[in-house]
Amino acid sequence: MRSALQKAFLYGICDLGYVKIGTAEAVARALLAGGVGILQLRAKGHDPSELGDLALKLRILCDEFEKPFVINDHLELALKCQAHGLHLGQDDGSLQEARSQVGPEMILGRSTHSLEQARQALLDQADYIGFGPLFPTPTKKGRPGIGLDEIRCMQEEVGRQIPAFCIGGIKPENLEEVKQAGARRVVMVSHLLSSPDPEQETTKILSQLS
Ligand code: 3NM
Repeated sequence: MRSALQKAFLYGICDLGYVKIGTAEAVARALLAGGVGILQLRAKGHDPSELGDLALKLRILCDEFEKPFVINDHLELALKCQAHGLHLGQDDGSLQEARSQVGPEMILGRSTHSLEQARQALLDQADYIGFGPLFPTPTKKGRPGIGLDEIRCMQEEVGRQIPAFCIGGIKPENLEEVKQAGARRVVMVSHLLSSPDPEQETTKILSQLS
C-alpha cells in the first residue's frame, strides 16, 4: 500500500461526526468509487470497542479498491483490523514509539500545524503528513486557521519527500487558491460528506487536483 499512498492526491475521511455508523460503509464505498486515494476512519468521542466491525469492513473495502485504509488515533484498533495505516495527532505520542508497536509495514501519518512540526514529522520518519488547518473548520473546532503562507515552503522541504496533504476548511470555492499557494494534495472532510452525491463530488474534486 506504500506505492498507493504515493499516488494519493485526494484523502477521504469517513468521519463519524458526519456519518452514522450504519451508513459509514456505503459512504466509504462512494468516496473510494469516486477516486479518493486513501481513506481514514475518524471517530472522535467513540469508544474503540464500538468500532471493530466497521473498521474491519472498511479495511476489506479498501483492499478491494487497493487503497490504504488508515485508522485515526487508535493503535490497538489499527492492529486488530489489520489497517494499512495509523494516523496520529501531535498529542498522540512519538512516532518512534508507535513504530515499535505496529511493526515496519504500517503506514504512519502525523497531523502537523506548522512548518516546524512538518519538518519534525519528516525527521521522525512519518510516512505522510497532514498540514493544517488551513482555514478554521467545524470539523476541528477551536483551532485557528494557519493560513496559506507556509504551504509552498512545506511542500518544497517536506512534500517532495513524503506525501503532504493540506487539510482544514478546503472547499471547491478555495481549492484554486490552495493550489496556487503550493498545495499538491488535499484532504476534504465536510464538503464531501455533506454532498448529496459523495461519489460524483469526489470525482469532480479529483479532476480539479490533477
Ligand atoms: N485535522 P474539513 S483539520 C480532521 O489540521 C482535521 O490536523 C485537521 O475537515 C488538522 O475538510 C481537520 O471538514 C478537519 O474542514 C478537516
